[in-house]
Amino acid sequence: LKKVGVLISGSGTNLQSLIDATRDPSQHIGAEIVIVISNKPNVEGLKRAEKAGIKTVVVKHTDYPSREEFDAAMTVELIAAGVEIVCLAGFMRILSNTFVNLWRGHLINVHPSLLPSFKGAHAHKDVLAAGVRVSGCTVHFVETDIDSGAIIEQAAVPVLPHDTVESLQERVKIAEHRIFPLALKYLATERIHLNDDNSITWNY
Ligand code: 3YE
Repeated sequence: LKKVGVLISGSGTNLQSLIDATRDPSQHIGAEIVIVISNKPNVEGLKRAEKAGIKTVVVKHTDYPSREEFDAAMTVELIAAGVEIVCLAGFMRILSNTFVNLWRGHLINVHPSLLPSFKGAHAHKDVLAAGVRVSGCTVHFVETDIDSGAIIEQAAVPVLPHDTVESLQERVKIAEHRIFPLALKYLATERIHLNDDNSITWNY
């Protein structure tokens, strides 16, 4: 089993989907979560990890003078835990070039839109403002350029006439909870490989 570290900042619903999937033998994810790191203390996601018996660490970005040093502190924890794959699950920090290059090809994120449309931290609001009738979610490799890495998996979700950010988010999250473990499975079982030119080689 590949050792996975999950970075979070909040409620950890995507973390929960990764915990549940990796512990379900019938899903053959080929990975186990060995550490959960939060940049914020006392968040619900830490409680989910503790409940599952997974090691938790709080690395507060406010305790470090620079983004590089905050990222380095996370890397120390990830390497100490033997991590081979890093999943961003509602982690709300931009990662430094050093961190991204160190973990490149082993670092994935879930974003709540059909990339490359609606990048950024307010995807659902932007989707509703644009009036599009389809949205969704994307699992992608993390590159230095935010929300721009190679796409591993996507799912489409309808936007309904009376949707609010909350109602759309709830519908999209159901899809996130399905495709994030699937993308992790592709990576952990070496069905995908990220090439230097940012393309993905699919082995099957
Ligand atoms: N970093 C790189 N590339 C990526 N982080 C995430 C994806 C991704 C990445 O593809 N290099 C919003 C972050 C957006 C933001 O501006 N955050 C602030 C702090 C805000 C806060 O603490 O609440 C910041 O300075 O980082 C994960 C998703 C990032 C979401």
